[in-house]
Amino acid sequence: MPHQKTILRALAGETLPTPPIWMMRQAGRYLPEYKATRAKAGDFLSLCYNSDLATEVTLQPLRRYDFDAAILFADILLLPQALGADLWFVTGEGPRLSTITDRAGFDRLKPVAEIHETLNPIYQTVRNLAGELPKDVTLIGFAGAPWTVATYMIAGQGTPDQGPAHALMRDDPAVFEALIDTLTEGTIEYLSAQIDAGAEVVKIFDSWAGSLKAEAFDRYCVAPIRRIVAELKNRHPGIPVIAFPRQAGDAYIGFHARSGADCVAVDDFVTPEWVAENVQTDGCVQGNLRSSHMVTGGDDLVRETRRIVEALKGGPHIFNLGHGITPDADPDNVQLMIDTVRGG
Ligand code: 1CP
Repeated sequence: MPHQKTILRALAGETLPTPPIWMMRQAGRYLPEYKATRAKAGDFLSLCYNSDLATEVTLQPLRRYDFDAAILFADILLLPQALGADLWFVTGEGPRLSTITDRAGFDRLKPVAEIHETLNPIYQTVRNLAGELPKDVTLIGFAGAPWTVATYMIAGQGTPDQGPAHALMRDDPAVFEALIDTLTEGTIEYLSAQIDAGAEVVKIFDSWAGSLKAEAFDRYCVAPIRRIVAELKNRHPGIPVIAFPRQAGDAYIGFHARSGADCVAVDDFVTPEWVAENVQTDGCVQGNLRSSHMVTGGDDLVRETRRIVEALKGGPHIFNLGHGITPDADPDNVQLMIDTVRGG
């Protein structure tokens, strides 16, 4: 039977008259109701691990906007925490983790089989959502890609150039590769459990893929994602996967075939016309409005939104931003984007 949900139809390769739409970080600090629920939870991590409140914040943007998908509310750094890393968030700055700089640090990680003890509340959130979402809304689960997650585990925080991870790759490749392998295996188990709990699509975020070049891109971005996609499809035949190798540039070309992903999400460093010509020829693409339009709005937002819809109308396309919406965004601009995509 053909899929009824628009996101699943686009992921199956169908060209639709109007692209389905959702938004990275659609549950987040630009929404006052999100901030209120987070305050109730106490802090960000308590919110992630509280299944009832995480369900609530996942649903909040769906009450305001007619999005075609919901994305599980969680974070890519929960997997490192489940593997035994210390994790906390510094208000106004971002995540902090215990660091892995050598073999001893790697050896302190827990076995992959033990991650579910920590991550069970996340699976419960997925089960809640699978039962509560409107029937035309697709439920997306997600994880970070091994490289991006490794950059945080090695440096202990976000870094502008992922320098510490590149240094470990160069100075102790055996430990670096052991970490990538463990994260690849952990990500397979984590996403597989999300699918068992009811996720209909999974997305792999490789936010820092752009700092990997040439052979390193092949080994540490493409290869782990390919292994994850292959094993998920082996365990869950037909499960669609979206891969987001952010800032891959020319390496977006051929990424569908090389990774096995059904959809490649693109950032806003590439133009939609270039994407149509070089990437969408291989399958579904997702993207790529600059998220600053959610702050500035107006005619520029409308013009750029129309441009993206027009450029990508000849093939399967899921409309989205090029990266997550920011806390300073105006919720009214989200509605303007949706109205414009749907014919405004
Ligand atoms: O203060 C707060 O409320 C926390 C802000 C926040 C939110 C809303 C963080 C901290 N994470 C999240 C949720 C989140 N993170 C989701 C939920 C679903 C949705 O999209 O609505 C998702 C998919 C993520 C993924 C994520 N976390 C990524 C990959 C995507 C991307 O944006 O590149 C990354 C790199 C993270 C790490 C992270 N978590 C939070 C922050 C501030 C960061 C970035 C740190 C840095 O700048 O390096």
